[in-house]
Amino acid sequence: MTSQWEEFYVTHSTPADYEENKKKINDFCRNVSAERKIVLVTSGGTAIPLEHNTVRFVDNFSAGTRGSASAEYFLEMNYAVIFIYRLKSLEPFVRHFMGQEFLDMLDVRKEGDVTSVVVKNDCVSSVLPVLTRYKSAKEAGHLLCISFTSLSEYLWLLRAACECLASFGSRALLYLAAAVSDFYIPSNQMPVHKMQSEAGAPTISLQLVPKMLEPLVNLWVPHAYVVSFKLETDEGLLISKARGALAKYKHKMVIANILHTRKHRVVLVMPTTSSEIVLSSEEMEAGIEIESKIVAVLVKRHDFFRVEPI
Ligand code: 9Z3
Repeated sequence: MTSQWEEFYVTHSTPADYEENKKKINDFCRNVSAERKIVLVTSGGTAIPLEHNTVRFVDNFSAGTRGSASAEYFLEMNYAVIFIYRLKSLEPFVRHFMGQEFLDMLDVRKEGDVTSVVVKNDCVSSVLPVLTRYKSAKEAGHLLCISFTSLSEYLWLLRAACECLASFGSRALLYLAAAVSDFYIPSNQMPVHKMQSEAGAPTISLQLVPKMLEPLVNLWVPHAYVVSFKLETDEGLLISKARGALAKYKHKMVIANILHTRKHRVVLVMPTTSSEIVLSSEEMEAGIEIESKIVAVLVKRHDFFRVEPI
């Protein structure tokens, strides 16, 4: 009998840019040296289209801060990073220079016939370190960024990345911070065209998304260190839901967070223990990001796991 997750891949065709993205992931992985660890960071929300020619969709909340910041800290810890992110959510390095503020950092300079664009003198100290880190990660082939929009695009990319990561065994860490929808409309139940208001208010019936953590942990990357995230709004459910996920999927850690406190508090839930990371208001004012602390703990645990697989 085909399982629900297999059924999903059978009934949802590969995205248009799938082969191209798969090749990028393969090429990237092939160039990662034998001693380097590798992490897959997923980030941002997954959109659930309501029509094949999508005008409307249901979305999951995520700005992409967790994933994009964590990707930078993993690079700092010498990991190769595959960053799979929701298009238009935050990206590593780019996140430091957003919108109009970025344009305000630039000046137009004219010298004779030559016109150039330069970073204003008083902005060099903020642009240079980030640009240097970005360029060194890209030039060394340590960072690959690939975007998705819909849930189906995300799930196809996730599986493609796992297929490559399998060969890294315990050198691979999966950091699944993307906010993955629990509900969707299966492809064969979605209207082709934009829903029309003349037809009256639509009744939208969502179905449960198959839990991909199950094949991911057991079949796709059985030797990797897999970390998932649990997002709740009710504190009373948080830890029991995280423990439930660990018991069900048997991966290494669930990082539990509450929507409104996620930037300064997370709980790392492991099979037999749990520990909290809390940023003090002084740390927050000093610009310390909770992701730097999460990544520091994970790198240690991943190293320990590689020596003594649990
Ligand atoms: C998270 O819990 C992330 O920490 C946040 C980060 C989305 C809250 P931001 O991007 O927020 O910094 O604004 N991700 C949720 C992961 C998720 O959806 N997990 C699913 C689940 O809990 C499936 S593994 O069931």
